Amino acid sequence: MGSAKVLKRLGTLAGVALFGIIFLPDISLAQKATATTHTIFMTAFEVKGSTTSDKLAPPSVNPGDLSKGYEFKPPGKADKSNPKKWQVSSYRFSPGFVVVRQGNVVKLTVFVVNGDEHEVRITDPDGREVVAMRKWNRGREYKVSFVAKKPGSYQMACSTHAPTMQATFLVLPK
Ligand SMILES: [Cu+2]
Repeated sequence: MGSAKVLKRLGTLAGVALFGIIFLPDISLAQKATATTHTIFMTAFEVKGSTTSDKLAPPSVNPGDLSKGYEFKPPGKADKSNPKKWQVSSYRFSPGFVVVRQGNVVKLTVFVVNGDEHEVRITDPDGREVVAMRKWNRGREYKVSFVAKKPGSYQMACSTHAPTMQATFLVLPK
C-alpha cells in the first residue's frame, strides 16, 4: 500500500470518527423523536338482538329515544311472520377502546359493514377536530390518521348514530 493510500485511509477513518463525534448525539436524539406508529384496523358494524313478547315485554322506553345509534322494532314490525317478535340493534366501532402513548401516531383503517352512511370525525381531549367530518359508506374501507399530541381521550364519533357509536383513544402521558 502506497503512503498516499494510507494517508487517504487514515483521513477517511478520521472523517468517520469526526462524523461520529459531531453527529451521533443528533442521531440518538432523532431516534428518540421518532414517533411510534399504531396501525389499527376497525370495523363499523351493527349488533342485533331479538326475542318475543311472550318471553319478555318490550322496553317501556324506546331505545331509539336514547341514541340515534339504537334501533327498536316493536312486535308486529320486527318480523311479519311472527307478530310477537321484537328486535333491538346498536351501531358500534370495533375495537371501541384503544390505548396509546402521547406523541404516538395513530393510523386507522376502518371498514364499514353495516349502515349505508356514517358521518364521522375525530376530536382531541379539548374537543378540537383532528380529523374533519367525513362520510363513510357501507362496503368501503377508509384510512385516517392523527398524532396523539395531548394526554386524555380522543373520540371518534359518528353523528348519524350519536351519541353511542363512538371509539375512544385513551392517550397516556409520555
Ligand atoms: Cu354511524
